[in-house]
Amino acid sequence: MALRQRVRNRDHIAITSERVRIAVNLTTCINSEELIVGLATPPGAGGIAIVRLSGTGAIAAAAQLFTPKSPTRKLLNLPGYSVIYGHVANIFSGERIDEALLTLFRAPRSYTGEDCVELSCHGGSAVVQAIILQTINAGARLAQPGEFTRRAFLNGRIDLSQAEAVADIIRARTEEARRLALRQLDGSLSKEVAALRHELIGAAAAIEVSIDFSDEVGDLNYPQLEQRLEAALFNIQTLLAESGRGKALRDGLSVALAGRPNVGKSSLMNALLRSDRAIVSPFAGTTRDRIDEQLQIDGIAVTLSDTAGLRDALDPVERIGVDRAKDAVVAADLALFVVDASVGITNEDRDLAATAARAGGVVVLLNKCDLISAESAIQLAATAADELGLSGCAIECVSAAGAPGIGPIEQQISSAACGNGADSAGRAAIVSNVRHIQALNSAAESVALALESARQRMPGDFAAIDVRGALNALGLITGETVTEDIIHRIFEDFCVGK
Ligand SMILES: Nc1nc2c(ncn2[C@@H]2O[C@H](COP(=O)(O)OP(=O)(O)O)[C@@H](O)[C@H]2O)c(=O)[nH]1
Ligand SMILES: [Mg+2]
Repeated sequence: MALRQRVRNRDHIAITSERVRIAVNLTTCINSEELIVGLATPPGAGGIAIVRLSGTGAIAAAAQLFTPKSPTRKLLNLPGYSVIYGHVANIFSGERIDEALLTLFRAPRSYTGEDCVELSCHGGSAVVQAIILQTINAGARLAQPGEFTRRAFLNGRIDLSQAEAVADIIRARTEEARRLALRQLDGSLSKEVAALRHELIGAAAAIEVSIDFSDEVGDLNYPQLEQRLEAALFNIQTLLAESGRGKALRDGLSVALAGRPNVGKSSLMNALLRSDRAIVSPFAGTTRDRIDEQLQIDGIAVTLSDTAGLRDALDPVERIGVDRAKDAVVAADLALFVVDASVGITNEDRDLAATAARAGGVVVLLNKCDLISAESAIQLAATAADELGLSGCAIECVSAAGAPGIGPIEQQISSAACGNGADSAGRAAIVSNVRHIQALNSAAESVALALESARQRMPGDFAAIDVRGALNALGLITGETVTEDIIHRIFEDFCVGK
């Protein structure tokens, strides 16, 4: 009873009316009406540069520095989405700066939701600087990184996960990563999260009604609550199941070749890159520095590192290389631990496997299988992981020189990115951002606690607290419940002008 009272007094579970936009708090800190200006294209010379103005008075400010070619066209009277040709001039002297195309957007139908003007001019840094200076003379101030997108979020044009997708789409290095970001920008994740929140708000409302109106509606229907919570938990876990691949697609995967000297690490690197990148020689200690190269496997941006053979090197330079190699292996998402199959597993291999075991994941590669019989390879593969103290790790027979080749390595890298092997093809939303993964984990934890309370037939308040915890966690993804410093951190990673 005491708990019930406490919960209800402190903050009545008004979850149904919980969609209080963070914008309300935030607009008090940032004056989003202010006129801002930023270069939307990359700095430096280019065919075209786009200077973007947004905020109250954007069109009037533009009218001060831009003169349409046709004297009959008045900027202030033009409808949204108009594009006009003209020139930009110094607002005091009238001296021409450049010719330009002006695109006009009227609130709320613009990227930011405010009045916006984009000036497409010649892409030279002197031109851009001069135009930006004139916009400042006309009352604008320089935009902070990500401020245009931040305004789009604060004005409710997009939610936080969509704003993050804007940064992802700009940063995408592979076709798959771009596709993933576009889906998020289209709101695929927002929709899944909204559905989850809807489910949980339903559960919270049922609890609340049973507390407030137990006389009219009777006691809490526990089996129904359990069902609701089970469904929510299942849906969160399904989203999480695919997050490993999502994260790999978004952030790429770091893969390091590890093993003692001369087992064929550099040869495998070259084979995977299909180029003679690393020096290969029969002499141990050839590779001394770390070599990083980019490649794509199944749409995943892989950073592959070849390293110095791990051994107790006497040569001081090689020793530095060995230290770097260890760092690379430990930091990698996946270590490819290479063993010379024609030699078998040595004591040195056993010692070094411990370093590989500290990477995010390990695959044991029995290299030079072209030199041994198929039977010996099968025998070696059967015992290698246990012998190396890497029980449970995947083992592949490979060869940099002949059959069976390197196909199995590419498959292993691809499935390492899949995490539990979930297939993403059927689903619209794939979670890829660590921040979202953490929020979903925390939501799952809260729902599991609520479920436990329901199963034990505890008073409704117990489940209600955890359901609210889950709702808060989910709100972090779309931005309903984030704090200002999280928002600040997200947008400071954006480039200026975006
Ligand atoms: N037969 C055969 N020789 C290989 C294979 N991989 C590497 N080698 C040879 O093994 C030696 C050492 O190779 P290297 O790639 O420099 O080994 P690392 O020290 O581990 O980088 C070189 O002479 C390679 O030609 C393989 O799969 N089959
Ligand atoms: Mg080497």
